Parts: sequence; structure tokens; C-alpha cells
Amino acid sequence: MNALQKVLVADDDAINREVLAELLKPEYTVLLAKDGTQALDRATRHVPDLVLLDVMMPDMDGFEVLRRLRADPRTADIAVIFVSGLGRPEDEAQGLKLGASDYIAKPFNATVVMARVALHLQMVRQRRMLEHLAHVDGLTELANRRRFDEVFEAEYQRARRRDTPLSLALLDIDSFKQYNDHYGHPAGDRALRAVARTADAFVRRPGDLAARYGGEELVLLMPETDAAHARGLADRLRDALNRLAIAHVASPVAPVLTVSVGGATLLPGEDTAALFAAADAHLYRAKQAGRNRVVWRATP
Ligand code: GH3
Ligand code: MG
Repeated sequence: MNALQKVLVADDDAINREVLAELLKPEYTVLLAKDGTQALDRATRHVPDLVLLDVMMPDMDGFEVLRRLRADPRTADIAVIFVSGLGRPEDEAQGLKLGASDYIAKPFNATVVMARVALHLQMVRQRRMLEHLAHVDGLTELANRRRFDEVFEAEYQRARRRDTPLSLALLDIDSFKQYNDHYGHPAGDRALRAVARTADAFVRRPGDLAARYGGEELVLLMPETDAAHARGLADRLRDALNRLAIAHVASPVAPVLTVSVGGATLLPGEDTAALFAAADAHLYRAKQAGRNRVVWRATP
């Protein structure tokens, strides 16, 4: 499962490419580009973990390649090390100012190149790990609230731009306080994880997101899904959770763990806060109406 990290070597000199490729091949997946245009193309297509980038190339210099990588969201985060025949301090300073991780002057020493590549790739792995931790809820492994907020905003903008539907559901476990009181907090944690896993398996279309909003409340974001479909999905999920049959003898609702869901589909002119508030208000109604049900805002 430990896939090799990908390194793109961009250099117009065939010998340099060859030497670097031979050095890197035993430890990394190596991609090659013979000029700036090819470097951008390969970077966009394969999204390498690191680019070793020559500065002087005939069609487009390495500085320009880096500028363009940074300007494209798909490649903006790729680490870049310049490997350049331009050894003046001002060249190095310019490269670093543009956002390169490092600057190696030619002729290079193989051992030093390998050590720096290893170091920067380790930093890439660490940064990814931190990003992952910052976006994932530790208990349920669902997206956390921070992640939800980001995706909600992005999907909202997209729905507005493309005039496509956007549906939002809030799911809350019924009588969960009694569950904890009766079965203990560790059992409550296990039940919450089971609910999260099931919810996550239900929202599998591209752009869909299941997140833990807080406590025992989950949120489902369903782009390009109209009210009828989103409501149907929420109801099948509610039913699937019933059928998990997690015993809850202390529940006034049913002998098994149940959930209530409130949902709403974006209306023209509505902002994210209003959409969220509408789903929340309908969750409240689902609770008031007896729990273990889905209440969706009526579509005009
Ligand atoms: P309702 O049907 O109205 O939603 O009742 P409820 O008991 O589920 O709601 P309430 O808000 O009174 O209680 C929520 C409970 O969820 C209390 C809290 O301890 C529990 N809870 C929240 N987060 C966690 C968690 O991470 N693990 C466990 N075990 N319990 C949690
Ligand atoms: Mg609850």
C-alpha cells in the first residue's frame, strides 16, 4: 500500500534528465519532461509530489513554469526544487521567492540531490498528514465541521454558478443521552461510529459529503440532487440505520437506535446560512413529530 512518491524531472538537457532519472528510479516513480510546456502538461496530468525543475529551458524558463504551477489550483501545492546552472545568489533568491522549496546549483552532487529530495518529500508527506488530520473527525473518521464548512461554501458557489440543485440534510441520533446513560459512553461512541459508517456509505456520488457536524449530529451535503431524490436517500438511510438494529431499550421511540433527519434544498436567493437554518428547523420538526423520521422542506 506504500505507493512510491512521484518525482517529475524537467530539464532540456537529455544527459541531465538521464542522470537524475537513474538516481531517483530505485526509490521513486520518475516522470520526465524535456521543456517547460511538457513539464506543465505532465504536472497537471500526473500531479507529482515533487518537481526537479531546470531554470534555463528554450521554450519557457523554470521560473515561469513555477509561476504557472502556482496559478493552477490543481498544481499549486506541488513542491518544486530548482536544479539550475544559474548559480548567482540573486537567481537562487528569485527561485525561493517564487515559492520553490530549494535551489540546487549545477553541477550537482548526486548524494546531496538525493538527500534534499528525500527531505522535501518527507515534508510533503507530513504536510498531507496534517491536512488530513485537520479535516477529519477523530472518532468517526468522517469529514469534520471545518471540512464541511469549506465544501459547503464551494458547492454552494458551484450550484449558483451552474444553476444546479443543492440539498442538505441534518441527521441527529434520537435519545442518545439515554443511550449513553444506559449502555455507557464507550458503547455510545461505537454506536455513533456505526451510524457514521452507514451514512458515509449512502452518499457516494462525486461531490457528496457526509460530515460530523458536532456531538451526535451528522450533516449530508448532496450537490446536483433535487429535493425528491435527497429526501428519498435520507429516508433510505434512516431505514438502513433502523435495520442495523442497535439495541436501545431505554429509547422512548423504538427498541433500537433511530435517527431524525431534517432537510432542505436550496431556494433561489438563499444563502448557505439560510439553507442550513432551514434544514435545522426541519430536524426540529422531525423531533417534535415523534422522531425516527425525515422531514424535508416543501419545494415551492
Ligand atoms: P434527541 O432525541 O432530542 O436528539 O435527544 P438526545 O438525547 O439525542 O439529545 P441531547 O442533545 O439531549 O443529547 C445528546 C447526547 O449525545 C448527549 C451527549 O453526551 C451525546 N454525545 C454527543 N457526542 C458524543 C460522542 O462523541 N460520544 C458519545 N458516546 N456520546 C455523545
Ligand atoms: Mg440527539
